[in-house]
Amino acid sequence: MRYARSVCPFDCPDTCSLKVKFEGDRIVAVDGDPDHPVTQGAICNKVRNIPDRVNHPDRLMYPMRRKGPKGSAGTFERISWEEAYHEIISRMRSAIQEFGPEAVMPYSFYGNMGVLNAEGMDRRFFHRLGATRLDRTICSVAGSVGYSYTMGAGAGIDPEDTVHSKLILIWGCNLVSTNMHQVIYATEARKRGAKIVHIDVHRNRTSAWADEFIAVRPGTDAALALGMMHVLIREGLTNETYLAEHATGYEELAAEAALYPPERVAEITGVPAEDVVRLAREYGKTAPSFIRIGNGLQHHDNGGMAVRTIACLPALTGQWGVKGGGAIKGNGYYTGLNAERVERPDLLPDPAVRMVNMNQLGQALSTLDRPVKFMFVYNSNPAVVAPDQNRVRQGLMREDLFTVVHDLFLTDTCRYADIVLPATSHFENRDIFGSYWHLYLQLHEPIMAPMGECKSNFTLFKELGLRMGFEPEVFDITEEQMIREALDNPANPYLDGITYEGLQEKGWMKAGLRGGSLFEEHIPTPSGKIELFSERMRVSGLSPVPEYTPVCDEDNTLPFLLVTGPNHSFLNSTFANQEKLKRIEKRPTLHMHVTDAAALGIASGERVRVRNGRGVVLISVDAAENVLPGVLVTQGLWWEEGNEGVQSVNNLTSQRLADMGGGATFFSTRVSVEKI
Ligand SMILES: Nc1nc2c(c(=O)[nH]1)N[C@H]1C(S)=C(S)[C@@H](COP(=O)(O)OP(=O)(O)OC[C@H]3O[C@@H](n4cnc5c(=O)[nH]c(N)nc54)[C@H](O)[C@@H]3O)O[C@H]1N2
Ligand SMILES: Nc1nc2c(c(=O)[nH]1)N[C@H]1C(S)=C(S)[C@@H](COP(=O)(O)OP(=O)(O)OC[C@H]3O[C@@H](n4cnc5c(=O)[nH]c(N)nc54)[C@H](O)[C@@H]3O)O[C@H]1N2
Ligand code: SF4
Ligand SMILES: [Mo]
Repeated sequence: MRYARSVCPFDCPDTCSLKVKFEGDRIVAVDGDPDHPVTQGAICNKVRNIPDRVNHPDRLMYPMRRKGPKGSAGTFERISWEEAYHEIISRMRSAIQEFGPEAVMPYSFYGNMGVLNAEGMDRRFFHRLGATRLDRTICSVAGSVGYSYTMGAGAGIDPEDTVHSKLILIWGCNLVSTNMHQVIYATEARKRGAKIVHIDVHRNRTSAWADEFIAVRPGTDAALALGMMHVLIREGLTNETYLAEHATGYEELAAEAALYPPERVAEITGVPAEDVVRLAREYGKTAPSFIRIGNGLQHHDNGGMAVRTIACLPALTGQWGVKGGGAIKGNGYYTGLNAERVERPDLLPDPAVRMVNMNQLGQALSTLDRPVKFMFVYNSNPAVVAPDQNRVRQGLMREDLFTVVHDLFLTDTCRYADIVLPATSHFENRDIFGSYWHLYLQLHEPIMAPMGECKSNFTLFKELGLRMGFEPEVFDITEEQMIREALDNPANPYLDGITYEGLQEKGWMKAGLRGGSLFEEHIPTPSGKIELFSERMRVSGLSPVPEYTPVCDEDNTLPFLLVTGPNHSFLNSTFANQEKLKRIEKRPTLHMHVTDAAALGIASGERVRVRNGRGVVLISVDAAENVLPGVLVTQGLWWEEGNEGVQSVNNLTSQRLADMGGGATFFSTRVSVEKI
């Protein structure tokens, strides 16, 4: 028996430090590292079950070639890596010869958050090739762009300071499922007298833990925030000194907020006027107050503006600079590595190479004048997670499209692959991990040998590059060399003093933030102030002051707004092939208000047909008062493979883009519901 240190590689803000127990060569248990200042020995149940993932009997162990029709299960034959490389390179070369390098497209996201394996050697390879670039917009870009319009950067306060907060607003964030260490800090704050308010469209695990739940209609958060501002201004609860010194555009904002009296806000949001007033008063009178801005509220048509608007609140009451006051939308800024040196965009033969928005994969595979002929999928499962699934799967079915998928498992996407390649788990790799919430960088040394014939993304793209005859000085490097290049980032002063050796010795090192946030030193907007009025937004054709606009699905006549969020036991579609975790989640469920269910004659447990112009999903109803009337919620990105009768909820979601950054609009989905 032995223990080794590791890092959780999943797309989760907590980026936990792990303590891994081995018996012989086999991982038998995983726990949180008690020494890590944020992890504090605690991890989620998903990752506690990670031994079942690493040792899963279904893990891909060697490359395979399709021998049956696309989309069918179990029709692959084993081939060697040499054969796989040979076929990939000859197919890639012939696509490039005939149609140019843009006929090749990567499709990836953050199935593994390690910098080298998520955005390292792969980026070099596709840049050098001149392949179509992928705009990686599926997660949080709309909100990030919106937040940056107000604050200038993707940074907030150090979450370790939130134990000092006295009022905590959890806004569009399912904290108990998706950011458990913020729960630990907020619970400590509560012991010291803080109140926790959850603002969401769904009364879920987080609402049960919070002190108060405020139910809003989907996509109406900007109106709620403007209503709070209306009350703060009307009742003199703003911090005029702070605003005069650190913000710009207060008068313009106040003029807009004047249009949002609580009664109007109640009509838009579904939050009673007296609750809007009470929430605003609490926010105006409590310091330090902290807002955790989640991803949920920005997966909407108006998601960028919603986050931009909420991000104005801490300035109004002067919370930045009060220890434990302010907000966190994301904190990736503090541990930002040298992306230019790692990804080498300078290798692009033509900087004007086209870019495809990953939210529009369905369109990209079917309507481009110069079609994609070769798609390389890794770190992602687009046949489940991408919107407008029927279009995506139609595209993947194209006989003239050659698809390679690199993964640990035969996912739904692999069913459409021509070649499937086996990926190592992160336990088998050397890599470096930042976090988009806490402030620690962590080095990861391999703690076991690669299983079977698995290769890491780093090794795969390195070997492909070398076989393509690309420059050895760019491709023939070690993981350690790339980590050193990543750490060498003069543009990020918070990395001062963080070295490879230091990370090796300690495992983790904290970004050198003095004070509670970046904004105490410097506000990186064009004006150097928090921009309540944004000239940049005006120039981009957006309203320069916060405003509320309704969400707008193609078919606004359909009666329900459907929110299709992630669930507690899976991580996006990862873990959705583990029996124990599936048993906990039971089956996909549609949460519906009792009055809606009664009007349609539907009882809890009955199956319904949810439908719109894009697709149909059959699902069981849970009728209760967990959502407002007119709102539906499902949780979990289930695989269709291995789950008889389950259809991907993304059959219903749209490729329509959000107001900012080309973000996804997963949660602005209009549908009708029929009893079966
Ligand atoms: N257990 C678990 N953890 C995860 C993940 C997972 O799949 N499972 N996924 C990871 C990833 S990639 C991400 S991006 C994060 C996401 O984690 P979060 O930031 O928590 O985002 P979501 O869970 O998508 O949505 C958060 C909440 O927003 C609510 N919501 C939806 N629309 C609105 C709205 O218009 N207004 C308001 N106020 N609320 C709304 C949803 O009901 C949900 O409870 O979690 C990460 N962690
Ligand atoms: N309806 C709806 N759709 C959504 C969302 C939603 O809330 N609702 N959430 C959206 C969000 S926020 C996100 S971030 C996306 C996430 O979408 P994805 O990034 O596709 O996330 P996963 O479903 O976790 O799939 C990651 C895949 O990468 C594989 N993988 C893990 N490690 C490695 C590795 O080292 N190498 C390789 N090659 N593969 C690896 C895993 O086995 C898994 O199959 O989904 C989006 N889709
Ligand atoms: S998924 Fe999140 S909470 Fe769970 S172990 Fe990983 S980083 Fe920690
Ligand atoms: Mo995400």
